[in-house]
Amino acid sequence: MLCLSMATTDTQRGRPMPLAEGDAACMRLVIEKTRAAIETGNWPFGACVARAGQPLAVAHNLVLETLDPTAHAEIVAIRQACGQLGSTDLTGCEIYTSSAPCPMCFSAIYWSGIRRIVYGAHAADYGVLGFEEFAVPPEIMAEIGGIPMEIEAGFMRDENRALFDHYLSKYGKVF
Ligand code: AZG
Ligand code: ZN
Repeated sequence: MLCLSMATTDTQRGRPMPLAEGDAACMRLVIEKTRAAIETGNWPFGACVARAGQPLAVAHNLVLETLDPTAHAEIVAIRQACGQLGSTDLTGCEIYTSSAPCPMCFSAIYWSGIRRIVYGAHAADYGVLGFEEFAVPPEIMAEIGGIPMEIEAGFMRDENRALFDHYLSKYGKVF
């Protein structure tokens, strides 16, 4: 079963819906962390794993810093949250991410037991940076896989998109 709900800021598809203040607070942490990534020359992606609205781990992309192509923000945040809990099971947690998770991250989210994703920018939004994204939308992955994942798409999308403009004005395109 696919549970799909739209964020209030996803004006493209309408259907306004009230979201918990905890969601906005966690996404603000993600945005701050993504700004920190930009300041330190990392790629502009951030993520937060939270439980009942309480953040457990906030991380940014570390691909360049650690020379690890798998070090996407979501993967780094999941690893940190598992370390915090001393468990590989993040059932009951949610993940907030500045951009739509790629297939690698979606799989990691699934295997961690997380069943709620809140994301800001769509994959098409970071095309401006020159990434050739492996852009299968998480909604489609959940549908094809028959995974009961609750997905809030385009949450605070404008604020998240603005981070790409900031990166662009500071460094230019990545590729
Ligand atoms: C990315 N997409 C997301 N969502 N997160 C990252 O860390 C990424 N790195 N490259 N594309
Ligand atoms: Zn990813």
